[in-house]
Amino acid sequence: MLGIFIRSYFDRRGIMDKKISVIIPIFNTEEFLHESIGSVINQTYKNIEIVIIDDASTQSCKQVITEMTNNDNRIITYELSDRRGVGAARNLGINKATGDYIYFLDSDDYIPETTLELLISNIKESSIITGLTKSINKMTADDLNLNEKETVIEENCFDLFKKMSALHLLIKRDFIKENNILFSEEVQFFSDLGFILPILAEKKSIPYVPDSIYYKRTRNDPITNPSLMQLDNEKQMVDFLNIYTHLKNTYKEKSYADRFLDHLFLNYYRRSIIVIMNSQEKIERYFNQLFISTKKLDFKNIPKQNPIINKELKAIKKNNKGRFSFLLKSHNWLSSLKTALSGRTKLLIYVYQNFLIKLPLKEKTIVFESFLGKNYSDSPKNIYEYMYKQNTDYKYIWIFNEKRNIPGPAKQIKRFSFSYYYYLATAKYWVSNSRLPLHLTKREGNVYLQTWHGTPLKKLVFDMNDIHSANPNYKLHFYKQSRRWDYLISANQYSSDIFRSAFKFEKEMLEYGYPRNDALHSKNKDEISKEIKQNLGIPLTKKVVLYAPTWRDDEFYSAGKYKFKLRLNLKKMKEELGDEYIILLRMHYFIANNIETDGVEDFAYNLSKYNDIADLYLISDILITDYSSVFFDYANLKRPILFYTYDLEKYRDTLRGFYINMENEVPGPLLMTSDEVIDSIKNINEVTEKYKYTYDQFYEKICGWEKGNATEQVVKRVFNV
Ligand code: C2G
Repeated sequence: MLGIFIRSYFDRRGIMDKKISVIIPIFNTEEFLHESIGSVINQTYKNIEIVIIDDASTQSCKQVITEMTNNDNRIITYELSDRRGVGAARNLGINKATGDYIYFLDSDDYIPETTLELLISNIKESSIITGLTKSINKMTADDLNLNEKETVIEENCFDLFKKMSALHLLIKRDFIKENNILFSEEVQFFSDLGFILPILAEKKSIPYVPDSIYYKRTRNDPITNPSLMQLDNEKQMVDFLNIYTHLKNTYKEKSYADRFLDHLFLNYYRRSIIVIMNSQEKIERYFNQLFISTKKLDFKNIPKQNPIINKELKAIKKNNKGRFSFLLKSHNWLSSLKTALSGRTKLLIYVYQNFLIKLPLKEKTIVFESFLGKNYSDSPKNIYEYMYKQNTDYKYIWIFNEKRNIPGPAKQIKRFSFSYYYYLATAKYWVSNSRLPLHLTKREGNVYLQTWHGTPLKKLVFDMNDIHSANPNYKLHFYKQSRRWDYLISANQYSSDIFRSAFKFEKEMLEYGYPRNDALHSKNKDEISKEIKQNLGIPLTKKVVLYAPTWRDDEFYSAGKYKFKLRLNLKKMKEELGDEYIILLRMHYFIANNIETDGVEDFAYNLSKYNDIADLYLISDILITDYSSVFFDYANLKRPILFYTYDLEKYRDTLRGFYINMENEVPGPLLMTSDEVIDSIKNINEVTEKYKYTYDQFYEKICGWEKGNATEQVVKRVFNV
């Protein structure tokens, strides 16, 4: 509706006859092209040509480009045989463009459908106009909604170009030609500066339409598929210094542009150079380059600056490397001290990194943690119990959030307390089933045994396309955290293959089965089970159903605190099954809300806080789960499994994706309603019979390595006990 209105308005004003050339350089961004090129194709302003410069992308990317561009004759693609970089690609685009106006889009970004209309309808006599750029890490339907307002303000170029980007400028092609505006080709980074400076030399302000939006994607996988600015920061610095020096020479007579460059330099120095030059070695390597650039700096252009930085810049200008080095080190030391003093945890981290990891290494100390200190469980528990029962001379430390009643000689420490940092800094061994915080620098001599916490069904880390969870830095952080692992336990070949790709793990995989599953193969399962039931006060006369679902990435209160809505009709279950069964409710350890059992207390037992789910496997006769890895472990018992997958499509297609085909590879039925669950329990013998063949195949693939002695083998390999 709005599109039609704007179009007829254009027609009246004769704007529609102006053609816009949208230039899109592409280098291996196939997963984003449907969104980026698609967003241009769908623009409500139709008089456009799309100039694609394929900067020597891979075949798979070329294929997507062809698919995307085949049916639209407004698109022209130029292929470069060797990679020339974004600056050269855009220059080629300018050269080939035939439009009255030029617009640049990066191939991983996208624009709402009215973006170009809003720009061109407001450009009037100006030769250049821009709008608002927003950062975003994934596209949602809302991002593409039409804007209803159309305001224009004059914005000063100093502020507009602070981010050093030529994106989202609509600019007359004649203006580019007359002023000989080109991107810098000799640098890989900051090539936009060469384009921006001639504009700044001519203009102090340009019209700005805040309702015309450009979405700039923050890539969530800087390891496998980094954007340009996620690449090597030392190379970025060298490029910055080169281009700064070159442009200072070119624009010294243009005071506005000259002042802009010095401001950029100061900001870049504060934000990046100080961080990059964090060692004597780097100072030695880059000082001369820094000196050559800083010689060009005019202090009059940056009058009000921090006195510490002022002194450093003066030392560089005087070519006094020794003084600069002294000043920079004191500066960095002072800033880290300032950070340290800003809070208790920050202080402890500072003490850990600067002092504790320099204390002597305790060769015979092992620190254990399971599920982020939430309970005493999983493979770390089995490894610990096996070791202390062998009477070894190791000292054992367990990390918990709250004090626990646990067997054996272990010392308990509170997560994130001083002792936590002290023991993690000095213990030779770390044993954990999940990730440890990034700030725990791994010291020389440390051995980290990562037990992991499940055979994967849901796609993990680098096998996931997009991240729908609370933290957009997930992949980068995971990568850094997992570089510290020395050993990783895998329970089956299927997991080993996945861990190599999903975690990019290249060190030693321990392939003996899961220590946590040893108990499931124990000869006296029945006695152990009876004892557990008695301890829990569960009737010995009834059969037990265990419901253990996983968490949903998109349902959370805040990072790490997830919600779960119970979709089982407990009242009806009790009515229909209560004579024969009771049900144990076991929520995932991320779930923060309480599950209501009012009115069914003698049928439904909430054991979400219970230490170790392995005990619950042992005492149950049937498992109900969804996409949780619990079924891989439970299969060791060869007991019936039901899958209550009421949100299968959303979970599989939108949130995660799976490694196996749930429809025909899992050892039990996929059930969509609470009634179907009740029905399957009533007819459990038939269900078992029906799934026998699939179950046997599954058992072979997943449980084949498990012999009940994984703990012993892991301990022998890592601790030599
Ligand atoms: N778990 C539990 N109770 C639940 C769900 C899980 O005690 N209701 C425990 C089980 O030991 C399970 C582990 O937490 O194996 C991991 O849970 P998943 O539901 O599989 O989810 P997630 O923590 O995302 O781990 O490779 C495995 C994946 O990393 C999945």
